[in-house]
Formats: sequence, C-alpha cells, structure tokens
Amino acid sequence: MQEKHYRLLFLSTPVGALGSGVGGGVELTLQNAAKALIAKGHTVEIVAPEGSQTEVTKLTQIAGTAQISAQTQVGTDVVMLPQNSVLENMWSYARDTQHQFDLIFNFAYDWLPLYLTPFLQVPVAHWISMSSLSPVIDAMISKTVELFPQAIAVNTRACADTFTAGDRLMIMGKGIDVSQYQFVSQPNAPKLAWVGRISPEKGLEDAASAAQSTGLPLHIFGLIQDQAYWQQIQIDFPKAELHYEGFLSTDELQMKLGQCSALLMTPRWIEAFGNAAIEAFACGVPVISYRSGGLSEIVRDRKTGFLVDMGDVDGLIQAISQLDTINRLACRQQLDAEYSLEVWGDRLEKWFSDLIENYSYYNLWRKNI
Ligand code: HBI
Repeated sequence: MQEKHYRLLFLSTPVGALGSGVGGGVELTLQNAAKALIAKGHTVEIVAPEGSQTEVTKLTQIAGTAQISAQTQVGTDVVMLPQNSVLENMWSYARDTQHQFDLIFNFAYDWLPLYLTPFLQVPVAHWISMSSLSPVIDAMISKTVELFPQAIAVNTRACADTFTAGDRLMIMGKGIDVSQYQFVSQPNAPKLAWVGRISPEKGLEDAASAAQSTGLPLHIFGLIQDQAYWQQIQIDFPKAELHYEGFLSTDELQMKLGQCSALLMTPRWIEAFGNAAIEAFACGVPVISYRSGGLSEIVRDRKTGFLVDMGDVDGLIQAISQLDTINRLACRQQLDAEYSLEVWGDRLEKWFSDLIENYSYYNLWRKNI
C-alpha cells in the first residue's frame, strides 16, 4: 500500500488562545492529535486565536474577538457571533488556503464550522469536545452528519448518546503522549488531586467536601474560570486543606499528579471524556470518579479506581478509604494498552483516509446533481 502523506489544517477552539487553558481539554486533544499524525508522516498546520503557542507544529495566529463559551449558552436556540469574530476570521483563512490541504480538522464546538462544511472544496472533519449543550448546535450536527456521514467524531459512546444523531457519530477515544508521563509506584505522602477548569459544572465543591471529611490535602490544578465559585468553596469548606496549584504545563502537572494517592473527578455534567483521568493513569494514579459520561467507560471500577453515583460525596469518602486495594501499575497498563498516541493516531489516520477517499466520490456526485 502506498505511503499516505496528508496535509492537514487544524482549527483550534475560538474561546481562547491555545496554551492559555481557557479551551480546557480540547487544547490537549488538538496538540496530541497533531503529534500523533505527524509521527505517522503527515503534515499539520494549526490555526488558533492571537496569543496562542505550541511547540508541536506550524502555528498561524488569527486576530478577532473570542467566541462566547457554549457552556453559557446551554439550552438556547440562538447562535451568537461577536463583532469581528475570531471564529469567522479563522474560517476566512481556511476558505482562502483550503487548496493547500487534503482535509480540515475543526475543534470548535460551534454552529458556524458545521454549517460551512458543504461550502468548502476539501473534506472537513469535526471533533465535538463536549456533550450536547444547545438544541441549535445539536440540530446542526444532525444536518451536517446527514450530508457527510462519518464527518463528526466524539470521544466516547456516552458523549455521542447525548446528541440526536448520536448513532451516526464516530467514537474516536483519545490518546496522550505516554513518554511525557512518569509512572510513580509509591507517592511520598497521602494526598488527593483534582484537575479541571474551576467552574460550577465541574463540581469541585464535592472534592473539597471529601477532603474536609478525610482530612487529606486536596491539590487543585486548572484555570480558575469562575472566581466567585472558587471563593464560595473556600468559605463553605473552611477545614478542607486546599492547595491551588494553577494551570500547569503537562510536564509540571504530571510531576505533581504522580505524587497523589488518587485523582477525584466530580463532574456535575455529562463529562465528554476527562483527559485528566488518562493523565492520572499514565502516572499510576487511581481515579475516583462520578459515573458520568465518558468517565464510566475509562475507569475500571475497583481495578484502576472507583466509580461513584453522581453527587454521592459519602461514596467518594468510602472509595478513598479503599485506595490501598488498587494496584497503581494496573492504571499505567490500562493507559498503555488503550490510550497511547500510536493507537489513537492509527484510528485518526483511518478516519481521515475514509473521508478523503470518499470525498472525491462525493464531489463527483455533487457536480452531477
Ligand atoms: N464554547 N463556543 C464555544 N466553542 C468552543 O470551541 C468551546 C466552548 N466552550 C468550551 C470549549 N470549547 C472547550 O473548553 C471544551 O471543548 C473542552
């Protein structure tokens, strides 16, 4: 079979600069997807808002006003674009340069990129990085996948099932660069970790409550997206020993995460995937998580951590008391087997190959209608 060499254009989330943490998990997803495909001989250019940074590959920065975060638009059936929208400007760039690429890979969770799919002359693949939040985007996902079957991917089956067109979305899983994470067989002192954007849908208050009850320190990693929410948690749990560590680079995060006894994941929404869970596994850290979204498919209950009913803080405390029954090596082994960049890269390459090969057929068909 002749070696494939695709030229790929990646469009990052328009809510914030790549590397700022505002884009949450999708920033890591995008950079790992680029790494995985470059490792297989393809070329990738990343387009992202001004102020972005990456060491992975060529980066084109686009000026404009950041997009409103979809979490603030839950349940709405309107689409909003600010004046001089960076999302609009990123897609103008894609329109003007599309013929230099075999495929465009969109990471924005927005209506516009979906709607524009049939207007481009090259295939557009979409990564939907969160569960269904708004009917207007959900409807546009259905219309787009109707026109372009296989063009839209999500992390997990649980995430797909939140969309009307869930059965037609590609389940792509996730991969991380395993070589960036050091396995720690025995932490130096008992402590808990929590990783994520500090925002109400992530349920940090439950982790603080469990820390207060067990007397274990809780190390918190991630961007403070909602300052008032963070202040309130410190007021509500005065006896919890909370250490805010900031939004760290992957290397700094894994260094500190590896020294923790467990990672608590307490989402109050359907967690699309939970990058932090596989990063914890890479360091040998068991995950105690609510049964939410993709996390139910990642954490093996009683083997690589514990699954607890959403909101059940007593369940979190119970699981913390049973951590010594978990073999930390099993966590790393699950990661190596299921979430390596090689495994994920093969899956992404196959997906793109199908879209690119079918697309020429689709174009022929379209010209004949
Ligand atoms: N909101 N409108 C919009 N567009 C995005 O791409 C987006 C978002 N909110 C959150 C977000 N992306 C990422 O933090 C998640 O995809 C992980």
